Amino acid sequence: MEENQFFRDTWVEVDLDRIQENVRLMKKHLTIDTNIIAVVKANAYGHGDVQVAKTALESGATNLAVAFLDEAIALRQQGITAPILVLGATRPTDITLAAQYQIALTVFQHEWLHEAKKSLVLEKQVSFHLKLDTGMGRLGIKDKQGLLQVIKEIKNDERFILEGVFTHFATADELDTTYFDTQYETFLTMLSWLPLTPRLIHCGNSATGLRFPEKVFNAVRLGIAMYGLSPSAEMKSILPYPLKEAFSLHSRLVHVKKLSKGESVSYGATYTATEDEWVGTVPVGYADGWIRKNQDGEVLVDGVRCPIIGRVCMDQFMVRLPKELPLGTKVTLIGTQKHEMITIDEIAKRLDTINYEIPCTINCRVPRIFLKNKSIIEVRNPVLQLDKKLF
Ligand code: PMH
Repeated sequence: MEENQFFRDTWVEVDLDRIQENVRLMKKHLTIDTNIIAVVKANAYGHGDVQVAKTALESGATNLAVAFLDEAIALRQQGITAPILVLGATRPTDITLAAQYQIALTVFQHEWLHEAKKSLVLEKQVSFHLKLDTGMGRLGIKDKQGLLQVIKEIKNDERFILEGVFTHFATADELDTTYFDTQYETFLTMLSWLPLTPRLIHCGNSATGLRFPEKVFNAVRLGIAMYGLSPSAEMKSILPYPLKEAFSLHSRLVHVKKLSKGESVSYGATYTATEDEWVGTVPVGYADGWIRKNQDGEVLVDGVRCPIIGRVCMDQFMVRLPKELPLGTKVTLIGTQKHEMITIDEIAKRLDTINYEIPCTINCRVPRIFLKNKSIIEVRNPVLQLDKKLF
């Protein structure tokens, strides 16, 4: 591994062994003929798209899914050859590009197909999955007529390969299954309208796979549980196996100083020392996705929880230290130090949001370090062009 691929004292660690373990455990939990589609959209929920994709494929996943065509092409450009499905909407005019890169698209209305047919050059073939809206109200065909129109559009057109059919649940992570059950029944009814059976039929996200492995047909779209996070707070008590959080965020004290009683900290001077105290500056800020609302939180320094004081700035924040600590002392914003752990769920609670949002929000300004067998196997720092010589 090349040294010095980033020069700031802040980084994310992604433990690929944990991702591997999470995929393996899901694979074991599912029935033998159920495929895993690893959901690696949004840079694998902030974890690193290609590294997670490779790990998932090595661990039992057979397919990948992303949100946009750009994300799928990026994976192809990085050497991923496994089947990739774009879950979101793609412009009909980009269908030839999808065909060229062998990327499967989601078809969610027959008008889309009609337009796409006009754009697809003659000799190209494209695979697609038909999206049915059973109650999510986002993308998908809702009625029999629309569904049969799609079938009519692809009939006698060998360029279009119907590889899959799917739906998405709105409440699979809620303990009350009333709405889920209705969606499931609707899916069954809509499947019965199809005059043919595509190779892949899938309805389950992580929550569905974890709770109802017998109900997912022959594939699960595995996202949040692959990253070691519970799909919801209420599901934590019913997880069938322990999930292993793969993402942690670290920095270092770059400045340590003594504040005298009555002196203040950061913009607005909102924090004032009530006695003489030690303060450390940490080079992480809201421009990294460590948003200002974190100002009421804690971080780990030297294995101890320390409060963030004053406002979080664009690139830095300050922390109250129990004592004078050396420059360079590691600060853990998410993750473990000694016997203390700050989980992604803790941050999500602090910020009044869901765990999904936290790693997604820590943006590419923060370099990612990828660990396998406790060793660094790769470093990603999109801020710097690594192919250019620095000195
Ligand atoms: N399938 C689709 C269509 C999705 O949108 C998602 C996640 C998944 C599968 C994976 O779900 P999981 O991470 O719960 O396993 N999509 C989103 C979303 O749009 N907002 O939050 C999660």
